[in-house]
Amino acid sequence: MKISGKIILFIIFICQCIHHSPAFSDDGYELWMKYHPVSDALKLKTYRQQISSIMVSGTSETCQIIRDELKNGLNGLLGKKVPLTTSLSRNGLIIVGTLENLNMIKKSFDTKQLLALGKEGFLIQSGKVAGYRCTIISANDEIGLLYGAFHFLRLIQTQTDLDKIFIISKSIIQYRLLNHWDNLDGRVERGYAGRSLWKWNELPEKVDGRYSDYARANASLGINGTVLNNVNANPDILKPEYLKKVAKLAEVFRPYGIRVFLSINFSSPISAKFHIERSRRAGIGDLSTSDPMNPEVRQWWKDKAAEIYRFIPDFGGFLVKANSEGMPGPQDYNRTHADGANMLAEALSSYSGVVMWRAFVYNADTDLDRAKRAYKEFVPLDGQFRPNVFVQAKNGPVDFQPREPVQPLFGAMPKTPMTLELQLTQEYLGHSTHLVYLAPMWKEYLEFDLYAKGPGSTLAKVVDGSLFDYKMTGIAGVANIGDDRNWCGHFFAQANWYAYGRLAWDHTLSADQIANEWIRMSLTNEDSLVLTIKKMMMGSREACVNYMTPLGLHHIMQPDFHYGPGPDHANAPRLDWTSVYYHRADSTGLGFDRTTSGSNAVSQYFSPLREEFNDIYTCPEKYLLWFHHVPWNYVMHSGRTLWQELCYKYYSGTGYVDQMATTWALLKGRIDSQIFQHVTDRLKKQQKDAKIWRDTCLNYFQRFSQMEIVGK
Ligand code: GCW
Repeated sequence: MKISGKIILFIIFICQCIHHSPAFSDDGYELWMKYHPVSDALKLKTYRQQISSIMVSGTSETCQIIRDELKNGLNGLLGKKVPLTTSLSRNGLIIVGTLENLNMIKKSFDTKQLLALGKEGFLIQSGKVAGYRCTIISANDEIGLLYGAFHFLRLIQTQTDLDKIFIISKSIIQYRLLNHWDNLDGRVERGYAGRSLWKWNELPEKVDGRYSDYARANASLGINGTVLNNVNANPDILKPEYLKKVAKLAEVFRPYGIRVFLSINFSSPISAKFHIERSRRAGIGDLSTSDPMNPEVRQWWKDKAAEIYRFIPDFGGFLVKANSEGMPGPQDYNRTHADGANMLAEALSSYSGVVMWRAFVYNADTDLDRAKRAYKEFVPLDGQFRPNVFVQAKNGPVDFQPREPVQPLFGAMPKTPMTLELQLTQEYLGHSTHLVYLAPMWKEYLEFDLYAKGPGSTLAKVVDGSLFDYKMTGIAGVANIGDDRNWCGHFFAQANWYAYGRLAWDHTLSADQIANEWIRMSLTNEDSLVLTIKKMMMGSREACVNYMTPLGLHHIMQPDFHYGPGPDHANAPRLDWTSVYYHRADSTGLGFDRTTSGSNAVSQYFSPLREEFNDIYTCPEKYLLWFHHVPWNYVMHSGRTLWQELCYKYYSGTGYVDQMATTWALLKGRIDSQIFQHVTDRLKKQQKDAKIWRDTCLNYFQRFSQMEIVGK
């Protein structure tokens, strides 16, 4: 029996539809690049008319990746074969190429704007070429084309109208990085999605197929760099045997526009003789010191940089955690952070490498209040760093807590480009067990007005360089990725990887918009379901704040593990590793007094913020216990007392999780069954654990308030 091509295609289409049906299993591996057939029949019909074939000019590996992506993507989405072609002979051609390669479009398209897009930006435009209807995806470089191709697919995945399309998109931030806290032995510090993706023992001979899938996923978002190893760095990463492995990864990532960076241990130049047992001071060299002013040390780093660039010509640079949590650093030799950073920057400068020097430092001698320490150490150094040094700070002044005010250092380093470090892995937000969509939190930080140069001095403007006219700009996200089949442990944690990448590319996108895209690309395009799921996601972070640390509470988690509550935690090697140091509960009230009569951390903010935070009546209640020690009977805006409000917040947090579980249960049979079950199981655990947080904290604080728990 002879079966015609059309029938075969129809069968393929039906199979794809069946595969898409909720009864079938999705293990999450494909992330947001599932390319299931467009579910809206009318839109599908229109897309099929609008798209007939693909033409990608260029022969590089990147161009081949673009061809494969568009072909697979469009075949899947349209449920028909969309062939590659090299000639313009019919309507519906998708033309992809840089201006140089696309002479034929120069006349027909408005390409002026393209030049203004710079590196990595792209343009998508529909129109006519030689009388045929076409869509062009163009850019000034091939990585821009790749980003444009992914964006074009995203438009169809989210069922956007392609008629008369004109999109120009440009990266606002130059370095858009993931930071992996992956150890060389395969463990991931604060990782909750399995072991490290990097199989160091297999590299460079064996190249796991997952490396290119990882690069592809990042490229689909515009992430253009990755720091492969933990900031608590093992110096071995700089040994030639490891550099060969790193070079192999760099080779896989390069066609996707991703550069590799490494975290380094500041004492790397010292010899094993000088290791201090059970400390993080260790090296691979033959020197007795790592003093940044020592000429031999400086030469050691120059030689090392030269060696690295022989292996990896486009190596991005170093990320450094120094004099923090036991990591060695320049202060061990009475030198400053600037001395240390500048030595490394000098070694990298002839290769266009950068140093990202972390400001996560909290030396107890600097100030009694941990929240003030980074600012006090770094502000005096502004202007002393070499031009290829970034200072990298976490969003908040303490750590990655569910809620903090912004790290005030961001407004106070006008002469030093700063990278913002966000944390995707949910160290303090329920690991990969809790459903917490982080984009609303990141937007809260990005939109935080620091008033550094009057109103409108948002953190976003510091990070994108526009406020202080930084010559280089960067953002970093501590990855939530491991070798779990679904990459992130929790299916919904994929949304945080997605959202981070999208915001790094364009911080003006809203959390709502990003959730909308992600749901449509990863789960369903049915409008009512999209709305329901989006609503769950959008409130999930506030709920987490409420059931863990409402009203400005912070750092009251169980020690080490950082998952459950530990408000009574009082014994640790350092005071600032306990919980009682932060919440300061006593019979008079609750909270850390950081006003002018307390630690005076408020003075690190610009006016009018410092006055606003300083006054208990004007301090936003979400930060109240961060800045004030508040009497239990203090009357809040709601009319409730502090104690009642605390109870109310804890109960509303757990109530929200119960609500998420109820809502999710209604989706049974309407979304993929495996994802449904996976999320159902985790929500059950989240319901239980949120209540443990609530009850442990309220019972503990009740010892001080001596008041009845209300809201039960
Ligand atoms: O919050 C702490 C984490 C450490 C981490 C450190 C840091 C990599 O608990 O695990 O170490 O922050 O950011 O350096």
